[in-house]
Amino acid sequence: MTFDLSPIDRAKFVAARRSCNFVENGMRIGLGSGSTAAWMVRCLGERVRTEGLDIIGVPTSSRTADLARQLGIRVASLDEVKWLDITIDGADEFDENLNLIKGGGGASLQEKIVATASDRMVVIADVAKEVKALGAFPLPLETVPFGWQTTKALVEETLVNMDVLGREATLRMNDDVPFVTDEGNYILDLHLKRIGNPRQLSLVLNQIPGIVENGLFIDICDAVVIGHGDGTVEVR
Ligand code: ABF
Repeated sequence: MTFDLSPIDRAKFVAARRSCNFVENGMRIGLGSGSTAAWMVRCLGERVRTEGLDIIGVPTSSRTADLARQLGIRVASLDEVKWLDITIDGADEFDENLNLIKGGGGASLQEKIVATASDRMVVIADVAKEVKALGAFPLPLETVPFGWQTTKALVEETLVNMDVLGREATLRMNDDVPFVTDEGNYILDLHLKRIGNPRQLSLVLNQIPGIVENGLFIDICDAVVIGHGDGTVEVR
């Protein structure tokens, strides 16, 4: 595959291509969502086409499922496969402890379920995703539509009492209607600026009635493959 890519797309592509080295015949693979993961799915599709790579892919979103099928990758549901050898997925932010913020694309609930049901989780990302502290990227909260405004008020009240700098939660919109996830839920985006204790925040948020899951991935990621605009890659 040769492309005249922009530096950011080259960074994503080389990280995605390097992550495919972790994939071997017979593996069950969690296939992530987002543009970096889409490069990974394309690279795996190329290996299926050219070397007959024999894998089963479990997609984390309907868009990933469509792309994988178009490329001839065998697709199954998580319940059919039960457990995965590896999940490869993107992220919106990662810190030095490999804790993540994910969910910018609205699929973090399925992504977290699939990543947790895997022996290994590898994140692929351009270097701009690396942060000293999580939180500059709005933290997605998957929220049941029923009573969401009450849930939002409870979330904001909780944030006031925690070591976060921001307090505002906004309902994610899709043009002029609420964005709806593959599971039929809403998303509240938390504009926190900086999260001092992501582990504690993740636990507290998920105790609030109406919150299904949050986009903090704590102790789930095993390695990150970082792509740079000059085409170099590093694995941590
Ligand atoms: C998915 O893709 C999401 O969890 C994350 O928000 C997003 C990253 O997108 P991209 O790779 O396009 O930056 O993994």
